[in-house]
Amino acid sequence: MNVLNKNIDIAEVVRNDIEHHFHPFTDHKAFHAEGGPRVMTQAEGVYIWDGKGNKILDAMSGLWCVNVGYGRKELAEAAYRQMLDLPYYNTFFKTTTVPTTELAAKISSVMPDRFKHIFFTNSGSESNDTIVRFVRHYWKLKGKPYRQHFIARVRGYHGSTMVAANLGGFQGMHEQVGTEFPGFHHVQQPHWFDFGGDKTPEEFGLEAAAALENKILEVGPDNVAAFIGEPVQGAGGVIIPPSTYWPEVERICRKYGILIISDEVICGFGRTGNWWGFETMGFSPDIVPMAKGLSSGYLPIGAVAFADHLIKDFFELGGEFYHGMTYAGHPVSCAVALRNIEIIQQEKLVERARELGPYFAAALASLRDHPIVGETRSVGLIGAIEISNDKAKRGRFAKPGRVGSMCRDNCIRNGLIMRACWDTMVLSPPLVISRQEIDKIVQLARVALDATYAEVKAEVA
Ligand code: PXG
Repeated sequence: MNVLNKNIDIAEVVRNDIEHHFHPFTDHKAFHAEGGPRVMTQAEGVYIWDGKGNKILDAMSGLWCVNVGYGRKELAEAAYRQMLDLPYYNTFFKTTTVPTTELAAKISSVMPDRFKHIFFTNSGSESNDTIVRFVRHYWKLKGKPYRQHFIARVRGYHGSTMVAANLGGFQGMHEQVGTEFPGFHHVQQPHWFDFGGDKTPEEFGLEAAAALENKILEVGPDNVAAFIGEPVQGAGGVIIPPSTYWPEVERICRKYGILIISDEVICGFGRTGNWWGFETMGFSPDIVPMAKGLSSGYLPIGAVAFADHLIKDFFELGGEFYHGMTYAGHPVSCAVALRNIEIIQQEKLVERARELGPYFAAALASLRDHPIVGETRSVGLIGAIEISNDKAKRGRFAKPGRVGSMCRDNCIRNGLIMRACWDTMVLSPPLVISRQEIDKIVQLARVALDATYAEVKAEVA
């Protein structure tokens, strides 16, 4: 693949970007000081190319989403055909479209039997907003209007709209939201590396779950509407809970009649080696938000699956649900998502993620001998490398995120995209990745870790 054939004036793109494009999640002062964006122009399989012709192995699937890999003609064709047939129609006021309905049935078919009803949105954030709207209304309909509080985890990520940012546990986001909305609470995340101390991971998993019960008792069990968590926290640093955690969380929520929301925006569609992260982690949610892997990022779409017991009450109790977005169930996004799920099924990508899981884990573990690697962990094809200044004590470098950013920059310079969540390097490669490409990730990661070590050697214990 040769980007130079495309006749793109990259300098012009950079100029325009600096002058006209206001970027999300960006420190704008630093961005301009560093000379603007890297322009991505093409992609194929697990590789992307930038405007300078650099070939980069994308170990992050874009932003945790391109599960079927780049360059899928089938998805482009599905969009093209649907645009000619019916580019848009809404799903309000008792109408639907063919791909919207087919996709709802398809999603339901890859979920446990109790999930038969799917509500469509355009993103993970909108999915979580929808859930807060639904759940609060649901409890009112059920005659329990006091059940309005949500409990989530510190550094859980649930999106960036006002409600989703409140639901998430990112302090920086809370500060910028201004006044925090009432009714959102955050508890300890099950992150053994940073908080486990001398406990075994299993003991610590129970302790982290107990933090939820304490919070429930503090808020008042009857006031709590739902608990939300990602089966494996993604943007928080690929936090894979100890095996004791989720079963105990489930037991506690059931004890107090609290709904369980499994945020599958990252974990869904095969990432952890099963269709859903809750299957891998062993619990049974009532509500499941999804996005990203639903269309492998080829078009924006999100969805929420609701368990039958909620839907039954909701339908029987009646009244209009005053909620929906113009593009909810967009026929083109749905046609692409449908084809995407068919690809996942035809190519057995969920099974592939499961089979490759141990290989990926062993490949990452080969980095544990590195002087600044404190831990590696993974499940299916999502993993993390903890950067540490003191391996024996699971120590951290001063100024959280500083060394992680250095490592990320060294990765990109070397042709690898690996994201830094503070000082945790995270990976979430396309599910189509090969064993050789996994080896390549580790080889490039080691070069980046070496370069980073050379810069911070004096601070290592
Ligand atoms: N839930 C989870 C678990 C997510 O990871 C969302 C909800 C929100 O989805 P939308 O489609 O509204 O972005 C996400 C999104 C990062 C990063 O830096 C991660 C996400 C979004 C932006 C940045 O890792 N995840």
